[in-house]
Amino acid sequence: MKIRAFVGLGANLDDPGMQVLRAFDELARLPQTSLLARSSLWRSAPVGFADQPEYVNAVAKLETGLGAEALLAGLQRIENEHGRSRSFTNAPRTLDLDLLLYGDQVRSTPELVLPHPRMHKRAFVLEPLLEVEPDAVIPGHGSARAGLASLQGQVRERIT
Ligand code: PH2
Ligand code: MG
Ligand code: MG
Repeated sequence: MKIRAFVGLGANLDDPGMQVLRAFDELARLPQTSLLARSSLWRSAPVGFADQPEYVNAVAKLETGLGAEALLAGLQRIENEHGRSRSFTNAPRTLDLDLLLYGDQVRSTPELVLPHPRMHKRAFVLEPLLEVEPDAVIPGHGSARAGLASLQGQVRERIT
């Protein structure tokens, strides 16, 4: 059975726009997976740890036969291939791939929390998500469109 999944892409080191564009192609090549849509690229101010470069963010809409764990492992492999190092929470990164939604699954294990626990508070996730899924619903938090309306203070700009 194929599941719809949404992946948040983020980068703020080593030509972030190129990192994100390459990652779209790599997501399309994951086994049993098709890339149904890619959002625009968005430039956004860092949220959390502020003293770091601006981010480029985007969202990919996938259809996949992979289970959630296998998909997550694929995302982590792609991050590693982009030279991702893990120094501290919210540190700058060459590529971050976050599994945002996997069908309508809700779960909380040490390896994986679904939906992504901070996505509903982040305009840099919701805005591109709405481009590829205008009626997106975040289980436990309601419509992405309503969520975005409450986040208008977060600075971001479409770049492609
Ligand atoms: N990712 C973070 C922390 N802060 N800020 C922006 N603008 N974009 C991100 O992707 C981002 C962030 C941790 O994953
Ligand atoms: Mg992240
Ligand atoms: Mg991440």
